[in-house]
Amino acid sequence: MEYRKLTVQEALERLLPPQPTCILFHTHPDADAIGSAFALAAFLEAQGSCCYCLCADEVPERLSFLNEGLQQSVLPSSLPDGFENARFISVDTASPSQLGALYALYGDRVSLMIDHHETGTPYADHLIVPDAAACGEIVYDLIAASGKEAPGVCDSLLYAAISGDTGGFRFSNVTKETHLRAAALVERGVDVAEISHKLFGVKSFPVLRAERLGFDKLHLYDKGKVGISAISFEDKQFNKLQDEHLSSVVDVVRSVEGVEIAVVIRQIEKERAFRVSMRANVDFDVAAVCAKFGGGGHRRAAGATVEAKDVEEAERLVLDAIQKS
Ligand SMILES: [Mn+2]
Repeated sequence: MEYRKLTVQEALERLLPPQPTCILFHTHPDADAIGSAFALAAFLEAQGSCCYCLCADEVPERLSFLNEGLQQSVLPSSLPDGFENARFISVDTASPSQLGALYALYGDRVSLMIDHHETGTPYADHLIVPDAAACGEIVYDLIAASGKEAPGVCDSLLYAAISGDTGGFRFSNVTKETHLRAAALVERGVDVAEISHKLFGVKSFPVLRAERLGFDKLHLYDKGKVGISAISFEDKQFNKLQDEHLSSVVDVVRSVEGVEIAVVIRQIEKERAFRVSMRANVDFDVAAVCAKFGGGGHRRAAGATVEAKDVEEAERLVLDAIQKS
């Protein structure tokens, strides 16, 4: 199936006519996915569309301030009546697999993908802008290009989206435009300190336990340039950790002096599937490494799912793929 690449104007033509609208975003949702979805929803509601945001996974506790007061649950089971003939839009979701259970339910009904991932498998006509550091930047541009007023809640949601995907404006994806969009949002009254504190200043006990575990499991290879922390299902259980607690472990690995490529591997369930997160501190294409396992992402931040019999084998497979790149 060939899908069309749309311009901002064409995307707006599909977005603006009032119609019940479901906005889908990826599993293990982050601030960019949630912020982009709810900002787009608030904007389209102001234009006369009734909107509902959906994800195969619930919003994690630490990000629940984003959808608080807007929508209680994002699980498909919470979808109210009235969306039978809805328009389906996805944000921040590069491939069908990232939609998780939503793909079987609604995948063939998506009429527009709004995304910023360089590598992925389009499943609908799309507005993909790889230069955007966050999907929130694209939603920002769509709103701006529409010439229509956006409700105030959009500003904080988009700021959180952009701040989230740039690590608080620290990552290599940040451009002058990223700052200009953020500056315009700040000018409109976004509380930078509050959002930054909620996104980066606070860690729950489970997250801190996860970071300690991740550090304990860290192995360095190739004279310390490659750091891999591999966490088994038993490790997670013993430390009472859910997968959502492990997302910052890769930042612990990449903060180790000398590490150029940081990897976290975690066993998803008590089975052969291992989720891999990869970050490059130097110019190295981790998306290409992840593509070897059917994954993808950005040049310096990517992910994949690897099949292996145990966590040691998963670590060997990933290390091998890095060393052969
Ligand atoms: Mn994103």
